[in-house]
Amino acid sequence: MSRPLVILPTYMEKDTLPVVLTKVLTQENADILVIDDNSPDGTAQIASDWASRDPRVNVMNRPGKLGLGTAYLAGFLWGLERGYDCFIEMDSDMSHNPLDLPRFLDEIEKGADLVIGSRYIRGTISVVGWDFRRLILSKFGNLYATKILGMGLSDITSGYRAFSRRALEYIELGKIHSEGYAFQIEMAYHAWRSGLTVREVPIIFTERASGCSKMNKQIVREAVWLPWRLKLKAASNGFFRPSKGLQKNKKHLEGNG
Ligand SMILES: Nc1nc2c(ncn2[C@@H]2O[C@H](COP(=O)(O)OP(=O)(O)OP(=O)(O)O)[C@@H](O)[C@H]2O)c(=O)[nH]1
Ligand SMILES: [Mg+2]
Repeated sequence: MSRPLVILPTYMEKDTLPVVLTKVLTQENADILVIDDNSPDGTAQIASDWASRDPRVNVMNRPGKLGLGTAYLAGFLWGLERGYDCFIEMDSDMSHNPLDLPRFLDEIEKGADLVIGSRYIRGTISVVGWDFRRLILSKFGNLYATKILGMGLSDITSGYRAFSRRALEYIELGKIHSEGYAFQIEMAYHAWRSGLTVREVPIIFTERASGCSKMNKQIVREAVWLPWRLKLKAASNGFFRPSKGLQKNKKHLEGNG
């Protein structure tokens, strides 16, 4: 039986956070880490009140809006230090359905290292509430990144996913510097390139009903350049040679195993 940690990054999610917390807590025997970036709407206070009533809820307060990528990296390190063995990324705006959690955990228990909740599995489109422009941006962005990187995934930008502990020990977290969609692409790429098992499970993504999106042009621009940056880096390292980091991490794992 795994020990999962659900990581919930929050920035201005006072309306939806209580709903997400309630649903996650009734779902699985998972602990929760809320990472709030000093949201002006008082989200952190809501999280702290929950944490004081329920030991399964934990809160990390950061001084200002530092980005989604660094929030997840901080959450991974927090959980690794405390012995969790499964790490779930989930938005706090109810776009990701907590009822799907058991399917992610199942795949991790069966040996997957990264499980991605896909909105586009087997050619379908499982998105509720997006306009045509947003849908095209997401679908095209996915095709663009996976084709450049040569990865057979249907939804590389999805932010609903689970990592095994092994995955986070293999991937050199200190070298991940991207945010937003680029962060999701980069993490999936490193997992795949390290030879870890990457699987997809179908999900239905529902557009947020309250609060506002933190997506902006900078996030899109970063995701446009990232696949080329990763390709260039891989070419200069020699694509088929495992990175020094992988060898180093392997040694570390063997030493512990
Ligand atoms: N801690 C922290 N959380 C963030 C930051 N940016 C976004 N988030 C959270 O990350 C999750 C995803 O962000 P969203 O704004 O929903 O991004 P999105 O899902 O791509 O956009 P929408 O579909 O329009 O909602 C939400 O729970 C946000 O509150 C940040 O800088 N810091
Ligand atoms: Mg969202």
